[in-house]
Amino acid sequence: MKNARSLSRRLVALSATVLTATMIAPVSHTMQGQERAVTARDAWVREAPAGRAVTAAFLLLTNTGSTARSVVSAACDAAETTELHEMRRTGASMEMAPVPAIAVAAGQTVTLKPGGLHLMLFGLKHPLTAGDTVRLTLTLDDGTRLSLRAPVRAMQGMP
Ligand SMILES: [Cu+2]
Repeated sequence: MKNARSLSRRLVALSATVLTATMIAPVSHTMQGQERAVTARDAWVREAPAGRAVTAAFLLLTNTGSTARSVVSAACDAAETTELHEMRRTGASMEMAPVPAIAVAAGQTVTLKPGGLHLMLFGLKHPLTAGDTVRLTLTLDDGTRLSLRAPVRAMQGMP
């Protein structure tokens, strides 16, 4: 609450500056109105024993708003780099590849799961054991950030 209040105070100050400087409408109202349209839940991360520097995270994204949104980047406090990935069929095998964004259409839920879309965590800072939790942060195309805790779970099949 305290953070939200100081953020809105800063936005008001910023808006005033923008209005004074250029006489254009502030954009902060639009962003605030859409802030909770996309939610993330049921996140989990595959365990990574010592010596393994890469793992994946999975979650559900739901867009209850009327505007299509997308996740454009992600971060994890336990990893140096986090990428948005999908699984693609190449001939007889499946391969994963980075994607620039994960779209969540209005009114839809997108599932990141083993064998499909996922967050790829590179450069793990420490081993991840079942029962640990990590923090994931997702950034949407409108600048909104979603932060959530993700428990570490034992390995279940391949990505
Ligand atoms: Cu991947």
